[in-house]
Amino acid sequence: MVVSYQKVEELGVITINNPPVNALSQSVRQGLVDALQQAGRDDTKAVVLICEGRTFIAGADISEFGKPPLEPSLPEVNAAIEACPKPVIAALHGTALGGGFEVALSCDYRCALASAQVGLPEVNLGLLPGAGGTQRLPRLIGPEAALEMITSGQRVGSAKASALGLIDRILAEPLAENALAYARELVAKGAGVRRVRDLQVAGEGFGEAEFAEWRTRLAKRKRGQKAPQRIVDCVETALSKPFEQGLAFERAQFVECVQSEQSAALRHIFFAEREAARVPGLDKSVMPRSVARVGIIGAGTMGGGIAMCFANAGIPVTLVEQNQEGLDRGLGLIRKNYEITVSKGKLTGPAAQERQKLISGSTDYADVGDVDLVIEAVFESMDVKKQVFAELDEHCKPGAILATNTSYLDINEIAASVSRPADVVGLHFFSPANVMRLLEVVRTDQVADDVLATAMALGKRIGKVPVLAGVCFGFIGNRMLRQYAREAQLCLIEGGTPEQIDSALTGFGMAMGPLAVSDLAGLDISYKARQALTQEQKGDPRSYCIADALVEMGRLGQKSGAGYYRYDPKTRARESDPEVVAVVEAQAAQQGITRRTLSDQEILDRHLLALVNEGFRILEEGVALRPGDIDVVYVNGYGFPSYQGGPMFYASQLGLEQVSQRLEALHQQTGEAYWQPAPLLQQLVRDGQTLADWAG
Ligand code: T1G
Ligand code: NAD
Repeated sequence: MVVSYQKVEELGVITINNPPVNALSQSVRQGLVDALQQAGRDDTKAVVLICEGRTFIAGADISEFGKPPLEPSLPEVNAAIEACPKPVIAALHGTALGGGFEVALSCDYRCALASAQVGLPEVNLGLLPGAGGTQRLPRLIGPEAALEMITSGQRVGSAKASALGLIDRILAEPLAENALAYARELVAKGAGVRRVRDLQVAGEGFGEAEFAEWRTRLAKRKRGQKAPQRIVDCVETALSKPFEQGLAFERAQFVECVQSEQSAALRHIFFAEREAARVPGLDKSVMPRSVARVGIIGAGTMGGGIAMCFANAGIPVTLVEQNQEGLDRGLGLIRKNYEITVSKGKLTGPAAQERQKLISGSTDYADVGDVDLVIEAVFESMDVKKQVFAELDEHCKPGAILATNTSYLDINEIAASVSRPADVVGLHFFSPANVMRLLEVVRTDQVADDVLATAMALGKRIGKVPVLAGVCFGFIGNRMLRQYAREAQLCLIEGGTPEQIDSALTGFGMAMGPLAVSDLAGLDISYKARQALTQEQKGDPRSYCIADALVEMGRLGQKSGAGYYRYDPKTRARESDPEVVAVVEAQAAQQGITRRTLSDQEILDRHLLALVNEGFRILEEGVALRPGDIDVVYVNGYGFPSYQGGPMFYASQLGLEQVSQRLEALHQQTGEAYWQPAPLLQQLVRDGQTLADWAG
């Protein structure tokens, strides 16, 4: 039984037990309605609603969305709570989220453990609270605070929730016992029903102008997303219409959101992120190794950020550099990053101090002799990395995991260079490492199962989204990025401008366009990588001649004040630079190209299809396990808009036949082999299968 009802002296107790997160599936909703009717009929004085397991209701059952809705609906459940002739008290623990918090808001009183959190994160799924959240919350905390909570989707701790008036009593453990005691106290003092719906919204001084300002702010903060704007419409309606009309308006907006492509994409990413954590064939009984202390070699751009990830998770770190100067520079960078985080109010000063205390520096490999995991983040050179791994092989204790943060290099070769290849794994972080959520866990041919299990579990522990990748040049993300970057160069030399190319992609929702990203990362990084390649490996000169020319002019990107754009030395604002157009035209002439007008759609298509086609090749080679893994990589590591679902979801929405035809057209047009639809794509189209069918 997912919902049970029992009488405890003068109280009725409704208990939900629907693991793992007590989601409001149809059976839970029906069980709640039945239990409330039972409580309404018996002689109890009040009703306590509580959940078993690790959390109070964490929301509607997301897996039910996109399917025909089942009765009773959640608004009907909440109406049943409000119709109960006696007070209903919600007892919260864990994360009371979405529909779960809406159920609590429909109750007359709310009590919670100090560790509990509440929130309405529907916006993260392209939805809005569809069971009264946008109508009841403003009645309790006013329009401004309600808009902040619902449009950010952020959770609020019970202390702050209590201060806001969302929680009436903070309780100590054990929850059940103390919640019943609180209910008895309410009965004893004759506390009756107290419905939020009957409250007026305290909206003085919050009118059209304020709502308009919120719409403008969200158009920037949640660029391209529809749900945030609808949330503002709902809260505005809460101030202007009677409760029932507001509820109906909200429901209509909710239904439109559920049926939207944006929500389908965001729900896909929700489940894909959880699926990515599972490694088929890696038995659940394989125990991860314990990781209590970590070493990091190289305190440069990546080493410093990686150190902060572990310190932020409370894990002590030893940072090793080749000399004191490098170490001081690295520790200085970390100190500056924490100062910026504190200045933005995202961390308190004392907390930042505590975390920095967990990071110690050294120039002696012996100081990582007893750590459980070492991550190498030194220069991207096979020779330098092999030297470092030789040092680690000599100094690290047996059983220590030796990881590399290389972006492209062959980790099988690195593993084969030490005496313990089974302990070697790739842990590929993304810059800035203390911010970007993605972690590519690169599986080598010889890695031990418990090393893989440790890496995947550790990724979650430090707040990352771990995705398993096989060894190849650039693993999943960077390998696809090479195709995408190629198209940016070709579109530029064939007739586009940096502004046009970047806005075609940002118009689609990319966080930044490909050329602005190159300026941010530094044109010299890929230039140096290209210098190490043979002419043949470098490929078509049209795909790098402009970049080479800019670097040789000293235009390295933001770091030198100019790249594809010019950057204002004070504000760092990006400006177009006619000098770049001159370079492009000169290179086009040199390559014998007559430049032409490209449409934004052509530019967009070529970039996205380049990603998608390489994605299919990566799947057929087994470098990525699932199409969803590729989507999680691109959404969390490369600024692909989550509300577009990732490159492979985008391809599925477009239809694989359509994708294959567009690729074939480009193949015919250019004669380039890389535009030939990947064999897996051709097979799926031939068999009339979808990616979901293939992924099974
Ligand atoms: N529905 C269905 N399954 C869910 C679920 C949900 N709401 N939440 C979690 N799961 C599954 C998840 O897929 C995973 O399954 C397992 O539970 C553990 O989750 C009308 C419209 C609660 C903070 O957005 O944020 O209510 O992979 O690995 O890290 O207004 O899950 O093991 O098979 O994430 O401890 C609003 C979503 C819904 C909250 C726990 N609610 N969940 O995190 O575990 S919309 C949410 C979370 C709504 C109403 C609207 C987190 C968590 P599996 P996990 P975790
Ligand atoms: P970086 O040049 O900023 O830092 C490298 C650091 O390693 C330097 O501080 C250097 O002094 C130190 N170092 C070099 N040899 C050493 C040795 N033998 N012992 C100890 N320290 C040594 O480089 P980075 O950008 O941080 O890149 C580091 C690694 O991470 C590379 O493999 C790179 O491909 C990879 N990576 C970089 C990014 C990125 O965006 N920069 C992203 C992901 C992965």
